[in-house]
Amino acid sequence: MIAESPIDWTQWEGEMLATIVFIIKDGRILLIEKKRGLGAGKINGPGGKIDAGETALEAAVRETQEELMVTPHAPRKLGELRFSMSDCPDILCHVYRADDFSGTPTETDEAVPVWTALDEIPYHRMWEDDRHWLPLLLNEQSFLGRFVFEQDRLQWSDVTTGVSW
Ligand code: 6U4
Repeated sequence: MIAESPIDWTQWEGEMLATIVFIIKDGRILLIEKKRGLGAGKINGPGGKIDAGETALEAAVRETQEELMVTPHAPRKLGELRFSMSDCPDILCHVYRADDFSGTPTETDEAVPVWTALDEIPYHRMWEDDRHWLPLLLNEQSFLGRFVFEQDRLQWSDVTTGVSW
């Protein structure tokens, strides 16, 4: 990783707006193995693009329903992620945590549900940035993460905590 940011963040704008949701209950976190789209094959939380006319919170709930057939209860925003990527549009991603849900996690065309013990999160199968901020979310801390990727490889990162959203 390089020390100095290769991009000027004051000029950065999210071209694609997205969400990720983590449901954490009874000492486990509900992850997905993503079957298609950006990050196919990787483990992540359910989520995806915010549609026109939709709030980030609405998109977070809808994407979780579409991908896993469950509805997160009272998701709260803990983080924001800003990605500068060499091979796709810049992504602004809102990160939510929920402590309960209704429905049964079910495999869909988009994702396989993966319940995981909190001390067994498979960071080696996730995006490289996740290890920099997911522990904060587990710890109920708010955060802003900024990341520069060159293809799949993380080049630069910065995470600040104690942000109010
Ligand atoms: P739609 O069309 O919205 O159903 P979908 O495949 O759900 O498409 P996608 O792949 O376009 O969504 O959205 C990207 C998803 O990947 C979002 O949930 C954000 C997430 N994502 C992208 N880069 C990430 C990264 N570096 N680290 C991470 N999640 C990332 O943890």
